[in-house]
Amino acid sequence: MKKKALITGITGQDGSYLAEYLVGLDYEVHGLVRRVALEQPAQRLSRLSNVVDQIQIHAASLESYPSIFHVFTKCEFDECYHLAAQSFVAESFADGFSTMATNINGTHYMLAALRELQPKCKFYFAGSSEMFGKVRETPQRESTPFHPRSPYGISKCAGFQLSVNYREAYDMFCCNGILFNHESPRRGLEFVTHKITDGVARIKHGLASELRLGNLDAKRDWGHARDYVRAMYLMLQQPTPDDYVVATGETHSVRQLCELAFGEAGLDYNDYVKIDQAVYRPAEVDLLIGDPTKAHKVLQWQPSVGFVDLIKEMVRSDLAATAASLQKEPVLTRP
Ligand code: NDP
Ligand code: GDR
Repeated sequence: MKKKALITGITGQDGSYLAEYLVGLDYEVHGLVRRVALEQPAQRLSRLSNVVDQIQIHAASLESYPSIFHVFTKCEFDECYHLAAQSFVAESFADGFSTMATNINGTHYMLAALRELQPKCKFYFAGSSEMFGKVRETPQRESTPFHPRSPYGISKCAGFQLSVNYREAYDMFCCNGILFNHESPRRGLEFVTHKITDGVARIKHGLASELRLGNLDAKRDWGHARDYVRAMYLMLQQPTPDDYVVATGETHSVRQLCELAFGEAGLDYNDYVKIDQAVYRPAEVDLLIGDPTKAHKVLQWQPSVGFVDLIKEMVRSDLAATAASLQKEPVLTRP
C-alpha cells in the first residue's frame, strides 16, 4: 500500500519540491489548493508541471473550515504537510489582519479537522526563523526564545504553539520545522533573492536600468529549498514528534547577495542598486543564523547546496528565462 500525503500550499515553492520528492518516494500525493488556482492552472500550477499528472488536487481554502474538513472526509492520509500561508513578511505589515486570519485560523482549522477525523495522521507545521525576530542569542537554536517583529512572525509563533498544544493535549504526532530562509529558481519574485537575480537578468538584457531595494545590511541564513523539504519529510519519519531548526549555519548580508548576483553576470551592483526607503520595514529582523545541530544529529540531515551555488543557480536560471522570453520561446517547464 502506498503512503498517502496531503500538502497544503502545494502550488508554492516548497510545496512543489516536496510533491516531487514524495512522488519520487512512491507516495500518493494530494494537494490542497484554492479554487482560483484551478481556474488558472497555467499560471497557478506552473511550479507543479513536473508532477501535475501524478498528484491529486482538492479545492479548499485556509479561510474555510468546512472546505478543509471536507478534504479529510474524502481520503485517509498518513502524513499532512501544512505549508500554506501568507508568507511575505512585508505584506503582513500592509495587511496584518488577513495574514493573521489566514495563518493562525488556517493552522487551527487544519489541526481541529485532523483531530476530529484523522488523529493518527502525522502533521508538519511550517514554522519560521522569523519567530526569533529580534534575536535573543546567536546562533538561534530550538531553545532560543521567540521575539517576532512582524504580524507574519507573530502568526507563525501562534501556529507553532497551536501545533505544540495539539501534540501535548491530544497526543497527536505534530512536528514544527523552524526553517531559515530557503530559496530556489521557484522562489516568488517579491522575495529579495529572486527580486535581485531577476533584476540582474533584466538589467543584463537591457530591460531595466536599476534595481530598487531596501535594507542592504540585513543578514540571513539562506539555503536551497530542495534541501529543506527533505528535512520536513525526515521529521515525520522519527519515532516521536519534535521541533527542529533547519538552516545552513552561515549568514550573509543582502549587500553580499547583490555583489555575488551582479558579479555572476559580469556587473557591479554599485552601478545599478538604488536604495528605496519605501521598501524598508517598520520593524526589521537584522540578523539570522541558525544552529542546525539537532537536525544533523537526529534527522541525519545536511544541506547539499551552499549560498554561492544557490545564488549562481538562480542568476543562471533568470538569465535563461529572460533570454527565452525575449525570443518569445515559450518556457514549457519551470526548473
Ligand atoms: P509560497 O509563498 O511560495 O507558497 C505559499 C502557498 O500557500 C501557496 O501554495 C499559496 O497558494 C498557499 N496559500 C496562501 N494562502 C492560502 C489560502 N488562503 N488558502 C489556501 N492556500 C493558500 O511559500 P513557500 O513555499 O516559500 O513557504 C512554504 C511555507 O513555509 C509557508 O508557510 C512559509 O511561511 C513557510 N516558510 C518559508 C520559508 C522560506 O524561506 N521559503 C522559511 C520558513 C517558513 P496560491 O498559489 O493559491 O497563492
Ligand atoms: P524574509 O525574506 O522577510 O526573510 O522572509 P525577504 O526575502 O522578503 O527579505 C529578506 C531581507 O531582505 C531585506 N530586503 C528586501 N526584501 C525584499 N523582499 N525586497 C527588497 O527590495 C528588499 N531590500 C532589502 C528585507 O528587509 C529582509 O531583511 C522569508 C519568507 O520566506 C518567510 O515566509 C520566511 O518565514 C522567512 O524568509 C524565513
